[in-house]
Amino acid sequence: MEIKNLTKAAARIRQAAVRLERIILYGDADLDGISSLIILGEAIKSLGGTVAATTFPNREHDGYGLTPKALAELKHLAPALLIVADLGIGNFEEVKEAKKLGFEVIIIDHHEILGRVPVADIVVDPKQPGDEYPFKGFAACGLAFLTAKAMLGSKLSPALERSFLELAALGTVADMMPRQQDNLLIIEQGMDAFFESWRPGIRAFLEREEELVRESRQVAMEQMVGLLNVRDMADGYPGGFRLLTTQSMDEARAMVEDFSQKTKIRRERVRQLAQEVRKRIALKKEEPLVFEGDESFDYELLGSVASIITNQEAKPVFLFKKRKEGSLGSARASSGFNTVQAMEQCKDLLERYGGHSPASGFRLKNENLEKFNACLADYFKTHVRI
Ligand SMILES: [Mn+2]
Repeated sequence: MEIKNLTKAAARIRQAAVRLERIILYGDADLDGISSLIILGEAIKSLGGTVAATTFPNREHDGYGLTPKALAELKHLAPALLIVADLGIGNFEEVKEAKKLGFEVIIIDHHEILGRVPVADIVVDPKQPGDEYPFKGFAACGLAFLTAKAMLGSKLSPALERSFLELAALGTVADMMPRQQDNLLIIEQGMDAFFESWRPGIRAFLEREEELVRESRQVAMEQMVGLLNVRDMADGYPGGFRLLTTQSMDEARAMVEDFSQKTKIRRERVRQLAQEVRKRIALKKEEPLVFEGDESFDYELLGSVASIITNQEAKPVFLFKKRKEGSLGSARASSGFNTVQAMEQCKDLLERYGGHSPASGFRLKNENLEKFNACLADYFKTHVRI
């Protein structure tokens, strides 16, 4: 039993690498997407290939997924093999457009299938129809790891495998994927690799947190995940990507220091926004969900705040930033609630939506906010947690 199209994707990427074809990597700017692109990029390089561009969309400015803006910026590189990771499965139009521009598209994603699969050349997503592989809980970087393994075959040295595993573990933990079956192996082996890492970014962190590492490896690793998820785009590269790929120990030490400060500040802002949301919902105890948004809400904090609120309230939580051009939101729910299925019922009110049942995102016109809230309330009144 194998993950549908994984061997096919690996063979095609391998061929492109060996033949020195132009390859573009495009992925989500969170740690799962970052880890996926580093694994794929390093696998391509170790086969002698080159990566023409590694690109991350800026979620707040460009939106989530493969965006028209990104395609406009990348089109001068066509024809090329465009590999998109940790996103893409909901980008029906954009994938069509990419093909028209001359890109061959491979999607490596783990998000829910939204009715159909985009017309990419190869799609790897364990949730797609016809995928018989029993385990569905991979993060995208887990799939990237398996793809890299299949690409390299016997050329995968134990050292390289460990350096992929540490990245796969970080992304899998960051995405809060189930610690079961295949993921358990990735996380356990990846954690061992992590504490032996050669990457200056990881070594700089371990050096700074020596005491914590002695106390609890688990906590240390989770702290690193928080640090690598810092929202800090520079020259189009997220902070986590820069820290995990720097070759300089000095640079790594400076980044660890900088990101630690930024993470601390962010944590405080998350706490404040969570408090604000709690104040707003205090009189709405009867509602089957939390649905709150404002112009003042910082979009970058919404996912973290929604996670906190859903744990406290045991309700699905939808938070959004209201902007002139429409609202942009994040949804989180603890087990038993499926935010993606709920949005599917209300999709006529949405411009875009997607994600997993526990964590997802959406975009809609402001005039539809009230209707969307009512539609979700209807859904969650009948689809309660068992
Ligand atoms: Mn992901």
